[in-house]
Amino acid sequence: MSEPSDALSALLHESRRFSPPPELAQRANAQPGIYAEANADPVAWWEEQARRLSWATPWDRALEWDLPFAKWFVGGKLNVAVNCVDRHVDAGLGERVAFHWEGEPGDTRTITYADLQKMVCRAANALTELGVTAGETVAIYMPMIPETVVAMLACARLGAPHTVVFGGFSADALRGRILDCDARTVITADGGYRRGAPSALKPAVDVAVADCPGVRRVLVVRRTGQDVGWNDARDVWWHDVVDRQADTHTAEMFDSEHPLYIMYTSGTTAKPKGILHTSGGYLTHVSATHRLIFDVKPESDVFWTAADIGWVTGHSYIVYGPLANATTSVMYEGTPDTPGRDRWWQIVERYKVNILYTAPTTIRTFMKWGPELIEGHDLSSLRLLGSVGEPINPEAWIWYRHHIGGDRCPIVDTWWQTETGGILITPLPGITATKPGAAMVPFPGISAAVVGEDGTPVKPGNGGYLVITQPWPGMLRGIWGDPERYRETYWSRFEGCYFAGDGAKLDEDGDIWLLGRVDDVMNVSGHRISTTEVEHALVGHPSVAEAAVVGANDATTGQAIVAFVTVKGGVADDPASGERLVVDLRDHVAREIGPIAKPRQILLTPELPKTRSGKIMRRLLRDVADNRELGDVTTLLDPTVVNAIKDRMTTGG
Ligand code: 6R9
Repeated sequence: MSEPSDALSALLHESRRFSPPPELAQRANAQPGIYAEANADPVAWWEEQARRLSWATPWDRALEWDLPFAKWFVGGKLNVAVNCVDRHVDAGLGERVAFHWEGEPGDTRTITYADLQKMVCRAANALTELGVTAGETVAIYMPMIPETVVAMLACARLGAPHTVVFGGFSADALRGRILDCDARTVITADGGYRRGAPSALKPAVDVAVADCPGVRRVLVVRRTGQDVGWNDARDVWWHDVVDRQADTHTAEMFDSEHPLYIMYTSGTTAKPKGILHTSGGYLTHVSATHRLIFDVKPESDVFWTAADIGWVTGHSYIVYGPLANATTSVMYEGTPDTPGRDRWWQIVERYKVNILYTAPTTIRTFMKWGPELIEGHDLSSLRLLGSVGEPINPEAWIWYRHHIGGDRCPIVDTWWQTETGGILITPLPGITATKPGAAMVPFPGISAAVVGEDGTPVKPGNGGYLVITQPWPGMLRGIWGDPERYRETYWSRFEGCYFAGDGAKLDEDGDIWLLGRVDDVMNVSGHRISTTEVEHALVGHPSVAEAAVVGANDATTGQAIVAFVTVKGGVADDPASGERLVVDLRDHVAREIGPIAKPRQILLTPELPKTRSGKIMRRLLRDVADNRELGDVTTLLDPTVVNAIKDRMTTGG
């Protein structure tokens, strides 16, 4: 990883810079002095952020650091749900809208902070009646409906850690998570709406809990009205048990380090890791990042994280961060193409969304669909755009800025992980002159570095691994039930540092560019080539909508590059034009990066396999490329996609 290759240097010498709009800069929540202030004493700076929350008992020590185990705001007590809801009602903000919710079929609900308080109190009373106590885990397997937020907050209120399992995960995946964290209660719904049809959830729960003897109760929200199987001894309807409860509830205060949630995430092995987050530090981190990075003015802004709550982005930037800041958010149940491909733009227009946060993969989907879908809508309310989930290629960044942001909205490309709890590397919208494709700099109070194999920081202009060198409040507190794996996975590669698993480059100005997971770095004939780099080259070709590149095993070169490509406007039917395009693309990559990066094989395919959080499942594509049995597909959004790709592979694409 010493010398950047040609394409990467092209990326790094990307000369476009976008300065903050002056009016935004002037009024921004984060002003230029913030970095110096935080650098002078990062822990004190975080304490200042923590003081914006409401604590029943103040902390005695801000940080206890027994590497790799951190405790923040030790001795402090608070209740996360009270911080997210009750204190705003107490401050006279009960009438402020917490959520403009929209169901996929077009039904809507407006939920104020006063409404939310009552809903959470009722749910907390109901969970108590069902035997949930502090410290006992609750699994939540729900569609994107307000009850999902209510269930999470009710758990937080009771000190019962939740584990939200994405509603599209299989029964197997759900069972594994319930067993791993020993959940006794499952909260679910009959189903939710996706792509214009009800999609069932309860049957998967039935299958999952059949093998979970610890599960006492299944609480079911009625959303679609589908028929559901019923076990009288175990299942209860939400409307039967929650609706009749008192709408007040006295909240207990918990230690700052009380577990708040466990979120499972896939690592390099087959078994997902239960990432543990706790209360005071996490809430401090997500509320501070939300306020400063998205520049949220809660009295006037409408904020929309267009992600699923079953993903960490939903936890931190739909639920905990925005609510801690008394923000008005949009929450949407369904897919962006239902009933039409302009659904999101209707929503932005209808609720006058000011800040939109989404993933590059979605942006590239919109690119594929074409800007005409956007042009009929008034998006002038937007003033800030965010990106998360994977490196954003400059083309998508520029497209986002131009077609969605009307060339006036700053883009914050935010790097973080399930493990980090909240954003760590990001521009600040009123301060940073951004570069398309770069996540730029550590957030105030965060110490990060790009290091080489030997753990020493690289010089500007070089690549290496991203590490975090000091503890931060939102950091994971461990892997549920496996402290050794925690140490081993994150703290053993570079001494004293958190190893994120991402490759990064430091440019000549000292700004950080994320290059994707290091396990996605290919080694072709001894040359290191980043998958992102080849993808970047492919996506730069006018015909390409999206590209995923994997390193396949190759007897001669170690690894060989295999690219899976979706084409703008779809693949033409006649094989000849497909073949011509493949030749053209290989030459294009060779031209952009060099002959070494020329893919051995390029497959034109209608779709790429993605997780529900929008990440391309390169692991599966590697299996396909290597002609292996497919590994775990439980996290896949649409399992039929891989088989379609496999078929193309064997028939020669
Ligand atoms: C929030 C979230 C974490 C991994 C992370 C990295 C990739 C996320 C990114 C990004 C480049 C960004 N990632 N944001 N890469 N630029 N702005 O996505 O969490 O699902 O745990 O994924 O996603 O590779 O290591 P999670």
